[in-house]
Amino acid sequence: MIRIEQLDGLEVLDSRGRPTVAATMVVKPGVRVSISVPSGASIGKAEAQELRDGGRRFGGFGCRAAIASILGPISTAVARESFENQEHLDTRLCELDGSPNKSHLGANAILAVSLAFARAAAKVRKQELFDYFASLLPESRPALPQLSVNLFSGGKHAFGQVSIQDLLVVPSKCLSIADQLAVVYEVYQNAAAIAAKRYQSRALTADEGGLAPPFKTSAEMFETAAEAVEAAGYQLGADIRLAVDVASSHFVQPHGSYRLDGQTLRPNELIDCIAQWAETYPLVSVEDGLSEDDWTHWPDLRKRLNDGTLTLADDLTCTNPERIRRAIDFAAANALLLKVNQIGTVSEAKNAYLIAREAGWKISVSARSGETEDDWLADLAVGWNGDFIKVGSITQSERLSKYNRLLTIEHEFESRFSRLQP
Ligand code: 2PG
Ligand code: MG
Repeated sequence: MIRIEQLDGLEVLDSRGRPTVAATMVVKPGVRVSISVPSGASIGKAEAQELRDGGRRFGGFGCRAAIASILGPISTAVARESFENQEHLDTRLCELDGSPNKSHLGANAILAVSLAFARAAAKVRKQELFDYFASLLPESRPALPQLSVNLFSGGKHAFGQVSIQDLLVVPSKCLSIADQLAVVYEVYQNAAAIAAKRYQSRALTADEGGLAPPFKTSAEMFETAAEAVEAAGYQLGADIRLAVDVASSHFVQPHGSYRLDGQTLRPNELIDCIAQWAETYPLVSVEDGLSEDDWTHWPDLRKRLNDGTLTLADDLTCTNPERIRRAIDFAAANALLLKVNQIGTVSEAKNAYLIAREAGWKISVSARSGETEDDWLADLAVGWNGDFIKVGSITQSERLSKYNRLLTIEHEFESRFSRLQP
């Protein structure tokens, strides 16, 4: 049993300068913890709803209403109450909200309280946060994830200079986290140098810290990434693979075709285009290759990519157990992008995770484009044995706090997480 003594909420700023929610929880015996929650830009329609104030203040993005949820109804319901476990608290929070998408109290308010409880419970039990997250699963097998690191950004994260949102590099999983980061650094530096020479573009960064030179097409983005890998002295395929977040929900047209880099493509033509990327480059995963409503064509894409390249669902599934079940039934994907704030509580995210795992899916634990310096995501990825973690690039402290936490876990728990060298 954990008794929540006090709960407080505070509006803080995320990496885009927008407000987000932080919560502080005091639990018996005098343990005090704080946590903050992230927020997306390329938001799926089925995501749990954040509560935003609207109006002029912060362009409508203010979170005072969400803070009022924490200080008002949530505190009234949970402060000076005892909870058996995470599930007990999260169920109480969902009941209290009562809406299907947390629009009443706000998913941002609810998640902050759910996560604060997780951090407090770990502290009470004198556990590392990753061990606490692991203990929520029926089988606990914490492990360090493989990094998938943003190199180039487009779409909603970079003023749409090309349609696709994210091109990522994925170093070999045989390497330690420290060595994976060193490899990524070299590729990043070479990519920045190529961008400077070819596009006279300074290494200005997009929302997730990635580079965003003025590529004319997505194909050019792929070619330049491959060139940067080679210029860094690595072999594409053997040493480093690529991954892409097409984020196509953001360039689908009302009639179901796609507007990619100025061209209109029917779904089958977009699948052809993606399949060609996967034939040309060693692609670990294609995320949101089709839009969140295009249930008809997702199975075609999955078939076309085969098992060599994962069909990774983000906006399609929104970490939502029902949508994940549907995607499993449709054979629409074989990997889940897990974002806790898409569903709104730790326990519901755990259910989403378990359903996907049961179907044999791979899991990529993901940050959002609007992040804070909080590092709980690294613990979640380790605790839940994520196959991948997606945090953004290797610049900007809200990204680095997660990488640095992974480095710390690797260092402090070396004997538990040692990796076989190639
Ligand atoms: C995504 C995420 C993270 P956002 O689409 O996968 O890259 O973006 O947080 O803006 O939804
Ligand atoms: Mg995505």
